[in-house]
Amino acid sequence: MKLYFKPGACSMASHIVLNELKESFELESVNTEQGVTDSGADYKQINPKGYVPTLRLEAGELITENIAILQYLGDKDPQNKLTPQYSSTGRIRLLELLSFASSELHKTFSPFFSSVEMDEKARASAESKIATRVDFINDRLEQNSPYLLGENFSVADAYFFVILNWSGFINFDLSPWPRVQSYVARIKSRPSVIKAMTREGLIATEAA
Ligand SMILES: N[C@@H](CCC(=O)N[C@@H](CS)C(=O)NCC(=O)O)C(=O)O
Repeated sequence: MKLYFKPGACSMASHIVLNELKESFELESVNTEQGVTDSGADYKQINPKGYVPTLRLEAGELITENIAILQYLGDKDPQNKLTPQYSSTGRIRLLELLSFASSELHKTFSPFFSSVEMDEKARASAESKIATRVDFINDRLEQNSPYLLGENFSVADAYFFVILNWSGFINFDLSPWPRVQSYVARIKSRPSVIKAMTREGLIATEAA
C-alpha cells in the first residue's frame, strides 16, 4: 500500500492508522498547490480531486476520502479493534463521528489554511463554530472515555486528533476544555502518532 500525503494535513490520520497495523506501506508526499508528488508524478493522474489523502492498494486500486480510507484500513485487522464490526451500533456511532469530523470539524478549520486571508469577522465566526463542535467532543468524552467510542482507540480518534492538533497552528485555545486537551495529549503519546508526526516533520525526535 502507498499513502499519498501532505505533512501535517488530514492525511496524517491515515498515516497514524497505517502505523497501528502490522503491514508494511510506502509514503509519498504531494505538493497539492503544484499538483505534483515527491517523485515528480502528476497528482491529478492519481487523484483527479487534487487533494490528499489517496491510498493506493497493492493491486493498483485507488481509494480517496478520509472516511473511506480510514474505515478500509481499520477493517484490515479486526484484532486491532480500530473499527467496530459492520452492522453493530458501534459501527453506526463510528460513521456518525467520522461524518462529523469530516463535514463539521475539519471543514471549519479549512479556511484558516487557505491562501485567502480571513478578516476578523470571518475568524470570529469560524472560531465560534469550532467552539460549539469542541463542546460536542467534550460532552462525548464525558460519556465515553478514554476514547470517543469508549475503551478502544479507533480510526475516529486518529482523525479527531489530527484536526484538534491544528488548534496550535491557528492559535485556537483549547484550555477551556481540559477534558479535550487531555484527550489530545493521550493520543499524541501513542507510538503510532509519535512515529507519524516525526516522519511528517511535526516533532523533531522520535521518542517511540
Ligand atoms: N473530502 C476530502 C477533503 C480532504 C482535504 O481537505 N485535504 C486537504 C488537506 S487536509 C488538501 O489536500 N488540501 C489541498 C488542496 O485542496 O489543494 C477528504 O475527506 O479526504
